[in-house]
Amino acid sequence: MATSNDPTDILEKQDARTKPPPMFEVALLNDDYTPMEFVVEVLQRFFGMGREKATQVMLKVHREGRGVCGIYPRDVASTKVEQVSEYARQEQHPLQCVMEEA
Ligand code: TYC
Repeated sequence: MATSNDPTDILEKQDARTKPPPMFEVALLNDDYTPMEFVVEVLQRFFGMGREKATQVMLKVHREGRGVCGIYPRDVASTKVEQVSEYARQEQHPLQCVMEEA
């Protein structure tokens, strides 16, 4: 049948239109070799943090193994991961930047 009085049809359509997009955490992972100063610079340059906030996040990663840099829609998160990974590679540091659905 082309039409239906089933109210769940309408509810499903509304849900599809209003559901917020999935968001992704971008995180840095600790390693033993990347200089602390380089990580602080990355957090300032790519995540818009001031020096104090960047230092706090760097120390959290250093102590706990992982730290969140920001939460973004998929394409923005993916671009940040690429930019940070490319910058670390260029500078020959093993810094790992990853994304994960929030
Ligand atoms: N553990 C590194 C050091 O002692 C510093 C560091 C912090 C490295 C955060 C990576 O994501 C990182 N030099």
